[in-house]
Amino acid sequence: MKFIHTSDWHLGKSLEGHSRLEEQEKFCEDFVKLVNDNDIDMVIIAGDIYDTSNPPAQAEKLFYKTVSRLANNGERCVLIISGNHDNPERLAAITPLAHEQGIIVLGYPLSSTEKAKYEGFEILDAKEGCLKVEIKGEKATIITLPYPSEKRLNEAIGNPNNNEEAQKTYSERVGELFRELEENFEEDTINIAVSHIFVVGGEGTDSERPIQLGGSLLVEKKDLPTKAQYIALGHLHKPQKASDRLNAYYSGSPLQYSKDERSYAKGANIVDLKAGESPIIQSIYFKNYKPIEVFKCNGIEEAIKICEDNQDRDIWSYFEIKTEHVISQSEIKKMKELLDDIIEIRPIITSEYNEEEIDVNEKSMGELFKEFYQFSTGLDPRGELMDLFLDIISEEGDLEDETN
Ligand SMILES: [Mn+2]
Repeated sequence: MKFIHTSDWHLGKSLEGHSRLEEQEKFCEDFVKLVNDNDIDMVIIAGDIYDTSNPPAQAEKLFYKTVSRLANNGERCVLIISGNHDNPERLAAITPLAHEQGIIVLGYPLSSTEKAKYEGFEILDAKEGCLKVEIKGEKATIITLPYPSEKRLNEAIGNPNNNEEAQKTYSERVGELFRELEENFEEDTINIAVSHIFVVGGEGTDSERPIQLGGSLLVEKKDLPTKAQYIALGHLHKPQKASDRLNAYYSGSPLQYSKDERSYAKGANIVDLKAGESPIIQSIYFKNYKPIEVFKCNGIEEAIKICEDNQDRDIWSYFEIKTEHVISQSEIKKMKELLDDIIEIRPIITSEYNEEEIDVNEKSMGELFKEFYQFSTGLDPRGELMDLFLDIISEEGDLEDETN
C-alpha cells in the first residue's frame, strides 16, 4: 500500500494581513497531480486543515474541491483528522456528503466513521479511534487521535476516578489511550497511527501557535504508539522525525508560513508499507510559489536598490534597514512603488538619541510626539496618526478646562 502523509495546510492563513490563498490554490492543484502521478492509494492529512475555527468561505471551497478530486468518488481513500487550529465539529460537519465519496473526516478523539464499500476500497470495520480498510487486496488498521485538547481528552477517556488516576500527566493519559487503541493492530495488517500532537523535543517555528501555553500538552516519546509501523503526525511546520526509535514523522506544512521557515524545503512523505515490514519512506518537496525574503540593508539607498533588483520576482519581503536618519514616508512610498508585497520595513537607528538636546518647554506637544515617534520607530508618523494625536491632545485640554 502506498500512502501520502501531509498536514498543516492552514487554508485561509494570511501573512500579516496578506492573503496566501493564491499560493494555497497552486499547492492544491499540484498536490492532486502529485497524488495521481504517484498512484497513491490513500491520502492522510494529519490536522490543521484550516488556520482558524472560522475559516473564510474561499478556503472551505478550496478544501472541498481538493479532497473531492483526491477521493475521485471513492476511487481513493482520504483520511483527515482535526488539528489544534480546526473546529472539530465544523470540520467534520461535511461528513454526510464526504462519506459518500470515501472521504473520512474525524474531529474528536475517539470519533469514528462507518463501514462502507467504494469503487476503490472498503472500510471493513469502524470503531472509536480506529478503522480498518482494504485497498487492492491489502488490509490496514489505522488508529487515529485527532487533536486531544485537555478537555477533549477528558471527555474521551473520562475524568480520573481515583487519586492515582488524577496524578497522571497529560502525556501519560495520551499514552494510555494510544496503547488501548493499539490493541486493534493485527499481525497481518498494515498498522498506522495518525495524530495531531506536540511531541517533546520537536523543533517549532513562529507559525504553529503553541498547542497550549506553558507546554503542558507535550507528549513524551515513550507515550507514542510503539507498535505502529508508521506514525503520521501534524502540528510542527518543519518536516522532521519525532523519535529516534519509531517511524514517527511530522510532514510539516506545504507552504512557508513565517519568515523563520525560509531555510528548508516544504514537502510530504510518500510511504510504501506492507504488513510486518519496515516502511519505505520517500520525502518529496513542493514548489515555493512565493518565497519569503528578509533583506538586511545598510542605509535606505541599499534598500531601494534591492527593491529595484527584485522588481520582477514574486516574493514576500521584510526589510531591516540600518540608518542614521529617520526613514521618511516618501522613501517608504518609493520602495513600495518599486516592489510589491513588502510586509515590513524595520529601521534600525544607528545614531544616538541625545536627551539634552530636547528642550521640552521650547517645543509643542505635536513636535515632541513626532520626535518621540521617530526615535522609537525610525519612521515619520503618518498624517492620520499625527491628526489623531493632536485631536486627543486638544480633547484633554478641553477636559482640563471643564474640571478646573
Ligand atoms: Mn499547524
